Amino acid sequence: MKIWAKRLALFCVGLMLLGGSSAWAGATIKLGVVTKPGSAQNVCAEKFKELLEARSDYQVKIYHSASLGTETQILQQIQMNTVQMGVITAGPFDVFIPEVRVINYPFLFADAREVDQVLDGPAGQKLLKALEKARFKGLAFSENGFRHLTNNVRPVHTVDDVKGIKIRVMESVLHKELWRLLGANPTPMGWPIYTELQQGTIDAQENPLWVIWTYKLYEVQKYLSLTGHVYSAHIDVANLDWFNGLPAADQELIQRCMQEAALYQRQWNRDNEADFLSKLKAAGMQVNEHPDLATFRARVSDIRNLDIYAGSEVQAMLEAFLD
Ligand code: EAX
Repeated sequence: MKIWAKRLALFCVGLMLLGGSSAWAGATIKLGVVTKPGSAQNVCAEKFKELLEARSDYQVKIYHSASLGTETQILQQIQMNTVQMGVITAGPFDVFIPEVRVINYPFLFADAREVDQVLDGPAGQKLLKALEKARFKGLAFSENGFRHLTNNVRPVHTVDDVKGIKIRVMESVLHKELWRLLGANPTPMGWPIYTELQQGTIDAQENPLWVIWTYKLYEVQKYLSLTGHVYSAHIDVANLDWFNGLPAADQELIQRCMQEAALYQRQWNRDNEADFLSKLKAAGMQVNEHPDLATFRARVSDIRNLDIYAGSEVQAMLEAFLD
């Protein structure tokens, strides 16, 4: 090494030691969400950006509106560290980490209170830890919300009404299996799906009310049934090695900002649900607010015995969540 290069290297090391986190100061964090501004993921991402930028020199650049591809593709980019962070629906995680199928278990949570108790307790922590196997640092849970069924074929009251319906599901092992079990004809696809619904490639989809409103799915879907069949969390993650390479104080700060953002966003989602429902009714959707959920539950009562929940680690996670 030339003498000036050595000096420069020493100088840089000196700077890092002197300045603590100075090597990272002003660093830009790339954060991916699949949805567009105003969406549940974005509310969390934007709050996180606001909090972190106010409390540090980090800059957060949010990539949204599928500019990085599907949620599966964003997860792959986080694994490669070309994107450092993401606010991603739990569904597509379950291809990478089978334990995540547990959080998407049908009819797992009765209401938001139960959700918070479990996710903010030891079971939630255990799940965040399990993400490390796929090199993700699990920071917090924000939410998409309870998922409901829309379709264009007929009003859905009992599980028999979904028989044979061509439904788009997330790129998720659990979701595909769930809709097969319910008797529908599921096709996994990334988000968004408006064109596919419009062109009739698929007849149905399932998502929380904000999605149906924000993405104008009421224009291409006639019937809505409040099935609430799966609670859809977002898992707010970072690339594990990138995160672990940050100074400890920055790790704590990032974690804290994301947790605050997630709690803020969950409340936002819940505060707006009733409003989304009335807007969807006003837009002309035919809504069944009380479908016969017992028939749906009965059809999936054996799901925990299926292969998708096989394996001791997944079973242990299931116990933690079902307790
Ligand atoms: O928020 O792909 C999906 O159905 C997800 O719910 C997506 O994140 C929309």
